[in-house]
Amino acid sequence: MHDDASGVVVHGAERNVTKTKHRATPLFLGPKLETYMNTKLHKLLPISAAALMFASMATTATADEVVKIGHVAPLTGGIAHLGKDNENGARLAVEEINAKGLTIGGQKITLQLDPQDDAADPRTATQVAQKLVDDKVVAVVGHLNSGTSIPASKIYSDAGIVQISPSATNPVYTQQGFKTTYRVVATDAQQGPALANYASKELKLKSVAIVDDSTAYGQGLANEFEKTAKSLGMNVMSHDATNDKAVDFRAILTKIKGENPDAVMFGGMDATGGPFAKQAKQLGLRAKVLAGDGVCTDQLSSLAGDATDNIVCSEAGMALEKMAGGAEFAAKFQKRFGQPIQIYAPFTYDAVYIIVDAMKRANSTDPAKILAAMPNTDYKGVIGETTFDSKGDLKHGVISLYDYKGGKKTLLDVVKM
Ligand code: ABU
Repeated sequence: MHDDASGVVVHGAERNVTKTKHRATPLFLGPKLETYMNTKLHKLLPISAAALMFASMATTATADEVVKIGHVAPLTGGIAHLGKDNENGARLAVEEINAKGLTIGGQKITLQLDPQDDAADPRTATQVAQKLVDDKVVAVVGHLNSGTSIPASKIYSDAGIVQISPSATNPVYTQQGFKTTYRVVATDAQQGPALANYASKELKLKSVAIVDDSTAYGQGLANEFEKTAKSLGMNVMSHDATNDKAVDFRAILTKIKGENPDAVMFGGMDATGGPFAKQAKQLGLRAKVLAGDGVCTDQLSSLAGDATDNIVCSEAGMALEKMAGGAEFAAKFQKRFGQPIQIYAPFTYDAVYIIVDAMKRANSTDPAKILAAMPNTDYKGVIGETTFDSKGDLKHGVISLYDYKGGKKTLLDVVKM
């Protein structure tokens, strides 16, 4: 139990219950004031005491239970803008739910976001996951990356805490046999083939060189793309590896220029994908640049410059333009945070609502009961209808394909899986 200077008591054993406690501070009034109090105010005291007692009872009766929901994403490093985008989506949901008022099992609830930074680093991810368990969060939205979501998932599983990743697309995440792992995006086993199909069948590209950033996400997506590209008869001329901190791709790109492919597929995030595409253009490569959701962001145009318009990329979910409440959500997000959505903010927003929906159906904020309610999720939110299969993946994944026109992300196609 932690009792801080403000008089707020957090009862660990009662799980995140925060109540106001009145301190019995002795009053030293001085002899004159004591006399005045005794002679002039004594008639008022019974009324004052009753009022105080009533106020105290009212405080106890209406004290909200504070329920923490964890959120984890990189808030530092090259993709901090994407981490903040995810966090802001979750924050918007928490603020809205608190403003509307939430009562579970007859108890008024105040949700509190517990935001953590994993810096997109697998080791840090396990440390912050343990911190969230120690903080007694009832569920977690995160992490952003596959390479962090996967190692963290064991910690949440051991603690029996639901984890919903809004953006991790590596299939392994939900293939580990944990009952606690969920995601609200499609997987790279769907995204890789959808991108390869579009490249081959719609763009009529015949040859491709592949580069990945050696992360669970970038490498996994590139491998899925490669399998399908080969099966469609595309000539996969090479597959090279870089890393997610790289800034200079000219050596790999110069080699690829010699191969003269129709396309270069990049498996990685926008922080590297943007400079990769920019340097490809500077070196005079004619190839189209293909990429997945890590690259398909609002920030890409400032990272890739005028090379942005040479990029075709995919998202592992419904396009914002096609979401029933997409425009309204985008306006709300812009108004609240003063910046546009990068990519997955609507998904973290819905993930918070999905957790609250599970609480409502369980009529409890107990993590074990939230977990038990998750398989029966059927939630209609901004991103569409969310239902899960037995592994915690979406029953109906969707891949959206985009290019950029004048630096503006423009929808090409939506593929239902
Ligand atoms: N899916 C895009 C970025 C997140 C990840 O899977 O690593």
